[in-house]
Amino acid sequence: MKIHNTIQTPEYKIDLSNWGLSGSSILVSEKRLGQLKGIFFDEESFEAMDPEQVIYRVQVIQPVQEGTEGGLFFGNTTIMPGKVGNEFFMTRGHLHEIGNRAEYYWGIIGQGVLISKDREGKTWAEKMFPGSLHYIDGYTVHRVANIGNTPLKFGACWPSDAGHNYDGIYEKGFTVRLIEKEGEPVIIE
Ligand code: S6P
Ligand code: ZN
Repeated sequence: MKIHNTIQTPEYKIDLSNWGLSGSSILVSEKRLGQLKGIFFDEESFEAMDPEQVIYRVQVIQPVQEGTEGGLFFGNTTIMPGKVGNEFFMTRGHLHEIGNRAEYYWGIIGQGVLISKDREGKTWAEKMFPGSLHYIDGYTVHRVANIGNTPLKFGACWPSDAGHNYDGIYEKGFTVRLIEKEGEPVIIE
């Protein structure tokens, strides 16, 4: 609540040791393996794993309603370490519903890779580590994989009207995958 001419305590706080968020309206969600059917290549390994296993958790501050033009959302995602077959645990990945909306990601804890795909179908990847900063342009599919043995946490800030389109990535598929080969993360087509 804003009280005229007073010095107030801010509504939200970040624990700078781990970027955990606290405040009045933090949305928390989690994705379990069973909700990620179809995104990992090795379906046999997928079926053999516990569908209740949590793959990632998300915290989001939404100071304005989703869809509001001009607002900003702020959050973080923690991806557990692990693999389905030889493919690293990762987020579903999405495009923004309003295609031209961009986003920032930054690494907080752990080791990861941000995988991107632009409108022309060009794919590339960037290393994520504590302190890495990533500008994700509009019209770019983005997904993050945890390539380490510990949880990977990254921050995100994006426009409140960006929205999420999860279908787009399935239409033509995310043409690259991040797998472990001889102990190293590699990108394969
Ligand atoms: C939102 C932002 C993140 C992701 C989160 C989960 O624009 O990029 O908060 O929603 O990392 O990923 P996904 O692909 O399942 O939404
Ligand atoms: Zn996004």
